[in-house]
Amino acid sequence: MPDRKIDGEADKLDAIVVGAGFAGLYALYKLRTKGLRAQVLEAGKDIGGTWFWNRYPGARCDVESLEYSYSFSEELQQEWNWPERFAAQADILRYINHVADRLELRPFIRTGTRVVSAAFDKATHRWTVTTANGEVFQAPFCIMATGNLSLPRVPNFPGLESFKGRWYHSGLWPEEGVDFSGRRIGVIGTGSSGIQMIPVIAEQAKRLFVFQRTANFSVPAVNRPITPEVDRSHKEKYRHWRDEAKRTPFGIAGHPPPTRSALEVAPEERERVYEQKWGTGGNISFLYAYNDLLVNKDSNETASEFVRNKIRSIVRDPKVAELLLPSDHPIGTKRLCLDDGYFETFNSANVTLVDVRSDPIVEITPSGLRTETREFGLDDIAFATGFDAMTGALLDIDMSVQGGPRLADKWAHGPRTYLGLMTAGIPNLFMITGPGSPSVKTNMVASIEQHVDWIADCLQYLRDKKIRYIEADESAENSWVAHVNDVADATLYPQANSWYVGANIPGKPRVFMPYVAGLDKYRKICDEVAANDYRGFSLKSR
Ligand code: N01
Repeated sequence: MPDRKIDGEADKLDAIVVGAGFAGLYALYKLRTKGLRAQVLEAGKDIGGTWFWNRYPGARCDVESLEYSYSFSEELQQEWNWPERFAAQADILRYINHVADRLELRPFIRTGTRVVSAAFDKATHRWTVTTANGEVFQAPFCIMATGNLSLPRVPNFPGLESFKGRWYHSGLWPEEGVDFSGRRIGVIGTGSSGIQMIPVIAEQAKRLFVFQRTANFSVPAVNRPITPEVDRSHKEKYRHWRDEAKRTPFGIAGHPPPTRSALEVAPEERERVYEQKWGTGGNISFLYAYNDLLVNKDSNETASEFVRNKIRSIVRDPKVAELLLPSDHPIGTKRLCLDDGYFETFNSANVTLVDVRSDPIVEITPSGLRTETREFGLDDIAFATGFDAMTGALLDIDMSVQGGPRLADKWAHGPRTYLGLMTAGIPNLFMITGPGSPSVKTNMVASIEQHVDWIADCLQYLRDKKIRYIEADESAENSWVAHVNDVADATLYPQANSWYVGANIPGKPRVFMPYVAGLDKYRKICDEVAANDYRGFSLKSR
């Protein structure tokens, strides 16, 4: 039994916030401005969430910096200068630390504190949260700011423990960095993380073997420094851009909605538009070329084939090019990757693409890796094999209600939520960007702000009305889950074996998790629910 002790402040807390990334920090700030006492508990040894852990070479955001940042404070957005169009991990982490200092949040954040369980007592209306160190915190409300891509997954290859070299996961990268000079590296995985790290590692490594199971779509980032002129002109109208972002499905300004189908225009015109988007860079821009790329397979195929032709034209060896052509999913139905010279990397003499779809990895050996037909000598292995997305970090905490359900049991067949904010049967527990909300299909910072604002207003409402208990109704949850599925089924998204449906985790129930109707529409629904005295939630004063 761990040495349990009640923290001195525990009985005074209004809310416990789990996680100190973008979501946890804003939740802390917002609750404090409303006079609510909150304590943040963070597993990492410092703040930053995703941007603390994902330090792999080449890590950067695929949403433009001037958008992927907090909008709630005019001072913050005016005083911070982003060096590049797409910010590197180190710059985002620097920004997050600046925000924490600027808003004086650190005294209320306990780092190095991993939450292992959370239990709700219906008699006292309190959550008891226990950490891996054996500390116990109590509060009437608990807010999970645990992130959507925060539980890294290393595949269960036999022999990993025998490997004599060094190995890393993209989402648990060492703080001090890794020098790959003069070494033989194997990168496993070609999702966003792999596609970002491969060109950078290739520059250092003596040999780089890329183990690809599924070819992926990627478009150029066209990253560049933000000039003082761009910075100034954006900041002059920052409010305007933020307001515009709120009216968009992605929470990102500067992309006028397309009005035409890809099939309405002549092939030459389409080619010209795709070429222009390719040259401009960015995934939103590319997928926003036409209004039906994510709902009409024929339209989508025009964009998919454009990118395949680009790969054919970039990669010199036709056999390697052929292997790199994505064919198992429509473009955009998995996260469309952004790269900086990814396909070009395969023209380098020190880089070898290995198709582990036709020749699967069988085991890790002391000196490298073995597929069904070949053996590879490796000094280092970098796993870019993804995360148990959207539900992983929530289910990693043993959450239960006394005399009620455990979250893990309730979600055994997939997550069920009302608005992605709460789940029926588990009162006073909010999720920031939970499954069933737009979250990963948007600018995460915009979605986080929308959720935190809603939750903070809700807590204020409850306090004003002396209500101690809020819970999602089962019927509201059932309707919401059906709606989330209906919206997804009207798109091409479910056609991909993506982490959006949990396909990357063996045995995980196949459920489409994000809400893809758009953040603008979702915001209206949440506002209406609140305006109607939290329709679909049960509120009780005792
Ligand atoms: O993970 P992924 P990620 N044997 O799940 C392969 C965000 N992100 O970390 O497709 C061999 O996408 C797997 O193959 P397959 C972003 O939202 C954002 O790259 O399952 N291979 C796949 O190629 C992103 O979508 C940014 O066949 C195996 C890869 O590993 C999300 O994080 C940057 C395997 C996993 O790809 C996750 O991206 C980075 C096995 N047993 C991440 N198991 C930006 O903002 C898995 N794979 C730019």
